[in-house]
Amino acid sequence: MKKLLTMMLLGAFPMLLNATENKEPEKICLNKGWEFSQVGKGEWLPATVPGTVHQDLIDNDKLINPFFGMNEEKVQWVEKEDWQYRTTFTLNKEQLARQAAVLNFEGLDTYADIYLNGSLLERADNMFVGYELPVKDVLREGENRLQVYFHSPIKVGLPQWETDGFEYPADNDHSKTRVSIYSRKAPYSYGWDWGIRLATSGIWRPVTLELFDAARIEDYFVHQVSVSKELAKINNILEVKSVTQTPQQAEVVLTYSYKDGAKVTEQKVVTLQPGCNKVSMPVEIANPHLWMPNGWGEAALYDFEMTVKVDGKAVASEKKRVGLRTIKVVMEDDKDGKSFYFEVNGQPMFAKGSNLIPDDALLPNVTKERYYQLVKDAKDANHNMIRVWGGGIYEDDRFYDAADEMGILIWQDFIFACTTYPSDPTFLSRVAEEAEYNIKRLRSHACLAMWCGNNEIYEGMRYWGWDKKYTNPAIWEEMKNGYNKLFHQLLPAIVKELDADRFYMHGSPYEANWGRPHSWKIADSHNWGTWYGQKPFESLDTEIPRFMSEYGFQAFPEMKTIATFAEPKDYALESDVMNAHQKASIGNALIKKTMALYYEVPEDFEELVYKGLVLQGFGIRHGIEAHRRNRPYCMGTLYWQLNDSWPVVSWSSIDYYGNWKAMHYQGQRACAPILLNAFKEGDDLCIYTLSDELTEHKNATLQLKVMDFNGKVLNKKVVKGEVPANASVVFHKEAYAGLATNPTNTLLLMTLKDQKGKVLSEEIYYFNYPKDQELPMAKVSYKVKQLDGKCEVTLSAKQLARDIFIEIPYQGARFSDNFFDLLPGQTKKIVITSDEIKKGEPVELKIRHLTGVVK
Ligand code: NHV
Repeated sequence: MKKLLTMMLLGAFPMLLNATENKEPEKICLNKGWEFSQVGKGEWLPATVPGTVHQDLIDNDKLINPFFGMNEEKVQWVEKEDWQYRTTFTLNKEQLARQAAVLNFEGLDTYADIYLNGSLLERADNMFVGYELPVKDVLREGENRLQVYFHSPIKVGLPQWETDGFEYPADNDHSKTRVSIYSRKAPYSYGWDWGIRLATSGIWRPVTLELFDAARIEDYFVHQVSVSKELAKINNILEVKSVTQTPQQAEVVLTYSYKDGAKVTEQKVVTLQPGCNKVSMPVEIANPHLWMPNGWGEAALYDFEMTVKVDGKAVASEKKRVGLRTIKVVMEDDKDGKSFYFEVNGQPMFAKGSNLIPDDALLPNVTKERYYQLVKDAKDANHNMIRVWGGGIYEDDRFYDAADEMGILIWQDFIFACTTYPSDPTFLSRVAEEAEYNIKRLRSHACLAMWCGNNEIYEGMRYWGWDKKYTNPAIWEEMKNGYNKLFHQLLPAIVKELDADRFYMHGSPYEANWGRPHSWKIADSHNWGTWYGQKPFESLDTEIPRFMSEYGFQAFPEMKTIATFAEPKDYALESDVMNAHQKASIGNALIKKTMALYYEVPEDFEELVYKGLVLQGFGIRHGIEAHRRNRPYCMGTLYWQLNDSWPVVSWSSIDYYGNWKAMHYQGQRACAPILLNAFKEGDDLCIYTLSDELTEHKNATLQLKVMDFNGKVLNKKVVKGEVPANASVVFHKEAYAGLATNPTNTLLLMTLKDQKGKVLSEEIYYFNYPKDQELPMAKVSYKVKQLDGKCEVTLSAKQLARDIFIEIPYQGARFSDNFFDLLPGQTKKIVITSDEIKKGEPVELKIRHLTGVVK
């Protein structure tokens, strides 16, 4: 008896129990039963977790829809209040008897004190980290009370702002007192030039309670040591926390398989010391299925699982989907300047894609389905890369899972954008914590191509006149030092330690500036000439960087999206409501100015919205083609921006409700794996083949046909040649004057076929811009066939009809094509899919093109 007592005191007793009692871990979802309350008000209302205060207020009819009309200003009070959330959960004796318990908050926005059963567990202060809190000693049998107190992020920032005594150059922070930079909280939530200001609070990612025995896997890293066609060497690295007080033996088992193939199992016995243990399981796979980016083949994924067994029982396990590939960023001095390109599985890849912003002002509303749809939209538009821009967030796991599955490379910024930041020890330690957390969370993903310190801070420091803001030079010096500390020291050091094989760059753009031509030859560039520089789209033909990581042009969302926030009385370019949804000061005027270069500018609002969409598509397509043509000097094109966080006028190619703008279709065409592209150079029309395919096409034929807008063929020719793989070349040159005999009313139709006669690309070249064309008043006729969930529209016209836009009143409907040109005499079937389409209930279609509305 005495002996037993001693053993108990020494803590060995649980070890004895261990031998027989180890069970599978239990994960209890704690997203249920939450209530919330405004501090000081005493009223508790039902809440949704994961969620935000704003959404909970809306759901309880305590807040008007912030997206509607000019409601943004009316909801600003929320950010200045403190809020509490609470829930209870019950545990039984057996659960309580488990050896360890971890309360896991995957995301708290942002200043959150966590209380459990009278104990203050944590004062969270960083939206970008998860909190794993050991709670074994705090849990109770029966009811457990969990409460989270959110301090207003504005109020928390104020003393910092006051004691700093100066204003940071955070122009996107739409407030008189700019406190955003003090917090590790999504910058865009304080406002942006496409963003509503909703400085949220809330439990924004899931909450779980994990009960377990013996050990827990704290991290699982699939380190790809080397990968080739012949052999992949992989190291599976586990961080295992052993919760027994003396060493214990464990068996670590790795199983992996490819699709439905046989499962391979490897195992090893290890001794786990109390506390943290590192366990490595190297494995080699011969002739691996390689993960390929979109357009190059399948994004092949293996299923890996690591299990820790103690006494033959699985006490912990972790799964990963693993894409085996190499990704290298080649940034080297060369004869032209400094290269910047991605090499995937040893082949240079021309990057095509866009910049991502957070998909909602209220983040937890982005469901898994929305993430998958968004990445699929990128994939369907022939993109192979998305840049997660630094003014948003480190995205959810589901986003990177989708990118893994669909072959989309991710350029990941650390979350800093467009302003200097503090660099005091508290701030730096928060950043270090967040870098470690997110690097570990994301580093096993096949899609993750690089880390980038920030968006446009270096550029701002050099060229946006920030230095002149500070009369005290010491402040500016401190900001410059702060940049070095954050982006040249701290972040690269953590990347090197935790993710050594991944490329890191201090910021984007690396060096180039769009107003300084001599700098374009160096690495990546953000060319804002067509927007802030108010230049025509043709400037993109000559302002060629080594890699274009941002450029863009705005358009309104289509009318059905405008109708979600405005009433017909507001349908005017400069109405107060429209202006509340146009955050760029020069926006409307510039849209009209640039439109006048290419199109007749209409008076009618709806027509202007339509033509603005067409204009944006035309302009960005022009840029994508220029960048592709200039390969290999230029090796990438990422336009600004893919998506919206609320219904707004912006540079996006997809609106808040998921509707593709004209630009998304034009981008899809311009990013085609093989694209014919005609470009006038001197007296010649050069017809390029832009190929991102890995195989060449020998004996290809190019047919050229000049026809008038009624379909009469005036000139025809066929030439033969070769389409080289993964290259842009002039396939054929033709004297421009011979083709453009009637530039106002003819077009050139180009068709490229492979040796078997399969069409590789078919494109139209117009000799003039629409405003200088004699476009016919084409009569477009159409037939509709309607089924459940789907509607087929077959269109035809005897004369050319340009930029046909089919509108349907259902948000997020998918079109097999839209914003397309119909050649004279052509018939085209468009398939529209939406759950809201019902057989027998005719949908209201509105069809317009450049010269008319179809009746
Ligand atoms: O304005 C559109 C986008 C932004 O939303 C986003 O921050 O990184 N934009 C513009 C620029 N960068 C970005 C370039 N900014 C400037 C150019 C010239 C003068 C001042 C700012 C994105």
